[in-house]
Amino acid sequence: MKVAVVGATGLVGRKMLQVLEERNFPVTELMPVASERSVGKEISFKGKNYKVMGMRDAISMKPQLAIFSAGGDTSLEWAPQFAAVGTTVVDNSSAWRMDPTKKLVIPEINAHVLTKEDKIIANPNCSTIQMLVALAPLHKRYGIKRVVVSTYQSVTGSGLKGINQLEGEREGREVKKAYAHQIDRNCLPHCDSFTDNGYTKEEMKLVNETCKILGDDTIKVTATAVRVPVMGGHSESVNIEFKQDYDLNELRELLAHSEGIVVQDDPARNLYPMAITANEKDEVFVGRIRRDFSQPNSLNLWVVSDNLRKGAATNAVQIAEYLYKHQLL
Ligand code: A2P
Ligand code: 11C
Repeated sequence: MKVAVVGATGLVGRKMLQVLEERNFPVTELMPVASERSVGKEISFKGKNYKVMGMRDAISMKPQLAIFSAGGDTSLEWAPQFAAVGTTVVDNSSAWRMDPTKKLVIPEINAHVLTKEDKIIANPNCSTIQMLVALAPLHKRYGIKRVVVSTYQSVTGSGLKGINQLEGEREGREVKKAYAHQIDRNCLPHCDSFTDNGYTKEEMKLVNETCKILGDDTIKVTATAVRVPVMGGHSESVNIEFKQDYDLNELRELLAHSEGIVVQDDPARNLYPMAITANEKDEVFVGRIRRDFSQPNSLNLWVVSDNLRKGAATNAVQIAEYLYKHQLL
């Protein structure tokens, strides 16, 4: 299969190439695409070198699949042009996620909504993906009424510039800033830009994407998204109110047997999910599973995952695998 990776020189793009290679996705011809600045640069994939190409050249080669991670504006402009030549686009940006004509997919939850007609498919935001992998089985069983989530997000979520700022500050180098303030030895309640309602775009993604993916507009979500000086994994404190009561042991078993989840929950042995142990893994790690005694039918969870993998590249490649397996490409 001819596969284009758009944004192949970026942090997520490179992770996509790595995941395609690891999972042995049937790529017969790879087309790494980036901005004009990078055209001609070499990218290695499965032991072979490929030259980065521009958008127009890639479109003229009519790949069956294009996985995009090159920012929202790039996607708005170019994804429809790939779709017009018959390419199926899996897009990691926020450009199409809330478009009612586009599907927003986490394969463990709603891959069944995909059809051959879907030519632009949206990959959800990283903090939404890991939260919903944990919440979907609980919603199905107990019905979720309300979620209060606070995130602790890795600088890798801001691409190479986030890593550069943190490393530069640690090494005492002058750096180009990715954030409004110092991130080393700090926490910034500020991921993505602020909107008119006082919340950030990142917080609103958690609110809006949750209802769309779970297919239930009655679920209430409120979020605080925080950037922390961590490299390689987002963590989330998630408080959930269910419509009905639950048995904690049953709920724990349900999580442990759900696809894509690893339960790490043994406080006596100091075992709980952490960014450093989730880094470079594809699963969503869930721990600190405990009843919220402050109100009925409520629960607290700690949810951690590698935001570049399940939060971005792995989820996109899993969508591609589903399309391939069900002959939807
Ligand atoms: P380039 O490296 O040539 O700038 P990150 O999220 O790590 O910042 O990466 C963004 C990715 O999107 C990079 O691969 C970048 O390419 C690519 N990109 C940015 N703008 C465009 C564009 N207009 N056309 C194609 N690729 C783009
Ligand atoms: C972050 N979630 O960690 C962001 C990165 O909407 O795809 C990805 C932004 C997006 O800052």
